[in-house]
Amino acid sequence: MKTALITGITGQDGAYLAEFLLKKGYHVLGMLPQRSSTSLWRLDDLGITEQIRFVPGDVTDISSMLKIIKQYKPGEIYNLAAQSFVGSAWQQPILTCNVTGMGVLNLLEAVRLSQCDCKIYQASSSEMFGFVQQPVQDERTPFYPRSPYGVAKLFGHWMTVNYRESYGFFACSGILFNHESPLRSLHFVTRKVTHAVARIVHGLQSKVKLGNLDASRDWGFAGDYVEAMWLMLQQDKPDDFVIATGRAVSVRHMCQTAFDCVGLDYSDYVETDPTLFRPAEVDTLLGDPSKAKKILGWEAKTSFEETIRMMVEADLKRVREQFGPKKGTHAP
Ligand code: NDP
Ligand code: GDR
Repeated sequence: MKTALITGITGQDGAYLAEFLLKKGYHVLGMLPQRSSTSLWRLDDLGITEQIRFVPGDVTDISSMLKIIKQYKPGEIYNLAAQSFVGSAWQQPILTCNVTGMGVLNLLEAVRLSQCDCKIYQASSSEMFGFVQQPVQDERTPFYPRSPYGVAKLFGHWMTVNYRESYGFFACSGILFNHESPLRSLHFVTRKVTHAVARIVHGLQSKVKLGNLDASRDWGFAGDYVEAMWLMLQQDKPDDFVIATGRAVSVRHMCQTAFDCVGLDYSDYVETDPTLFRPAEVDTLLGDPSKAKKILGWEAKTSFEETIRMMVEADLKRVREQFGPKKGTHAP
């Protein structure tokens, strides 16, 4: 039986990837930072918590990773751990760089020092393109990060490439564009909006305040993207891949799509709040996933509209269950 170690298992992608690997028959090890606040709600939601072996560790603590790798000798390691909210990266730039940047180097060094013969997936990001140098970004597009998060991811990306080229590591960097799902954290704009739609329908809030509505992103579905991570590690040689849908949509259009799902006009509910604008914005990101299609045979299956609808429906259900008529409050 193959063993895979996932860092960041409690996050959106960690949950979908764990589910995917379990279905493939893997023994899944989930690295769990020992904090009082750790929540397994996503894994519980997918009904897979009991099938995962949790091991204590933190990407900022190389000794914990060395211990895990030596003890379990995983064949594949998926490094998803990060402080992944771009908006927080200006408030906590050092923490962001320690976790999202140095965390990658800690993992690579733990693998090198333990002489573990394993394949590594590094969760890189389209945020590395930042102030885009080409209208459509692919694996050859020059990077220009625009946030401490983007800079930290770029450090992790180049370390991954360097360990591959210096030590012959089977290490891949997946340059993933935004991907969303009902398991997305409320920090991110899609889920903030779909959650607000559900609460507005149930009379629990009247408006949603957002920052820049003119930014656009290439939004896919997380459940599709975890397959691409796995496919990268099943190839004969390690490489880097852009994973995207090839279509960009503005935040404004995303709001319209989400409110349309419940027959409401977004412009009656969405307000802009200058405090939610970022010190430096990434205006538009649009990926070209042709290399992934050609070499991995991967392409996005779920449309943007399907993803948003899925999220709105999941949030409506959650709000109904939490505040529905049984509890005597706010029937729709
Ligand atoms: P999430 O923010 O949902 O998950 C991040 C995970 O990292 C959580 O499990 C978190 O644990 C964990 N974590 C945070 N700090 C540490 C630490 N010091 N040691 C170990 N684990 C830690 O992110 P996603 O699932 O959305 O993304 C997965 C990865 O892919 C991230 O690296 C992200 O930067 C990257 N990425 C994501 C994209 C997206 O659109 N989703 C696009 C491109 C890249 P806890 O919850 O306990 O804090
Ligand atoms: P992003 O995702 O920064 O692209 O990073 P996010 O959903 O946070 O922002 C997308 C765009 O929406 C604009 N925006 C707002 N964003 C948030 N969060 N909240 C708001 O109220 C709001 N109003 C407007 C933002 O300015 C931005 O332009 C995500 C993360 O998953 C990263 O970890 C990942 O690397 C990248 O995607 C690819």
